[in-house]
Amino acid sequence: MNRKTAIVACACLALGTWLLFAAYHHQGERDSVHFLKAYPDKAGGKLDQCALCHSGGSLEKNGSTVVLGSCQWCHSRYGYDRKGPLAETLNAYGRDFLKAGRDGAAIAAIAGIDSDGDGFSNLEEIAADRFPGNAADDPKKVAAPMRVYTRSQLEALPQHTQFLLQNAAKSEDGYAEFSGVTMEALLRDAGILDSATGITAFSPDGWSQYHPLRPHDDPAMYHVFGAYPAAKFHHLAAAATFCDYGAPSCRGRRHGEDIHVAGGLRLLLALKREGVPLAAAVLNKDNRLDGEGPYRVIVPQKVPSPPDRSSKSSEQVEPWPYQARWDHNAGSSTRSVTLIRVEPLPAGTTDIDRSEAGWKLIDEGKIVIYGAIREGKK
Ligand SMILES: [Ca+2]
Ligand SMILES: [Ca+2]
Ligand SMILES: [Ca+2]
Repeated sequence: MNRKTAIVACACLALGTWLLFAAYHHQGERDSVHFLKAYPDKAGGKLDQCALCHSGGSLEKNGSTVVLGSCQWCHSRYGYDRKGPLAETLNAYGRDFLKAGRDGAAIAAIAGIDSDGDGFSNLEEIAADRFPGNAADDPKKVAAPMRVYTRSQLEALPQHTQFLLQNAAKSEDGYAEFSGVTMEALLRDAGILDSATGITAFSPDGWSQYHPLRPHDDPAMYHVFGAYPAAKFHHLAAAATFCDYGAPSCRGRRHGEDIHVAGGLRLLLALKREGVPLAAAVLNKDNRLDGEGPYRVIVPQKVPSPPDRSSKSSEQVEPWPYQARWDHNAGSSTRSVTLIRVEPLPAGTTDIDRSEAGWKLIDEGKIVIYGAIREGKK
């Protein structure tokens, strides 16, 4: 099973044989054919996906809310065993389709009604490529300004390389060298407006992370503009059980010495780790990302520290037992970022369907910058 069939596959209503995907749709999926027969020009477009009939949802996880796209919400609620409450994953259009008989005639029968109650009939919405089951999406809204960057476009921007500690709270720490484009340079290239205040980075598994543009008092807020404090290299032999020193860029460094980074440590959109392109992530059976690429936000520590043991470790001894107050930057380094929303969205614009837009971008090695940027830049 290749990555594309495993990840992009999503479908309406019938979830079929979970582990055997066929091309774009789930194998066994039997509803999209009715929609595409009625609206053949919608094949492969915004509406040709599970979000047409299924909604996303959100879960409380480890004290924070994780927003799931329709694929993951369905996987989460209905499950790989297909025993969960499927009806809970349907949106208003999906429910009407089911009620009307779940066939070709049902598509026609519900064309004239306004399933999501946003004032536009299903037919009007479908014609305008708006979701008929999502009241927040309607034909009157215009898309926010956006720019799509390919890998070669990102590589053509000034490149920045930095060696740093990624200090995790609950997993292994590690030192590594990342290369890419500073987020500041990328946003300026995209035409960021003076009115912008921050960015939200999204990955297609539902993760999102906000970053203010300027330094902020909150220790968990990693800013976009400017450099972070320089750090030292902390290497004790006994720490190798909880900190990965195996990266080639660690060689020749000595404990306690300064880490020199030309241009300073920055909030980076990383393209490479140790000079090698980041591996594109896949969604595993547990609904989690395997991998970190093709692009990852890398945030340096605001307050440099040595690595520390996992908070979950039973061995909290020197060197460096877990320190709750130390800067655990790794968790704020969004893996497989596909969308960057520059806040705030301009008035009258519609947000893009974030949780649905990601996997295709990962396959194509693209990233979208949208929101408070200049219209028509480049
Ligand atoms: Ca509607
Ligand atoms: Ca709508
Ligand atoms: Ca740690």
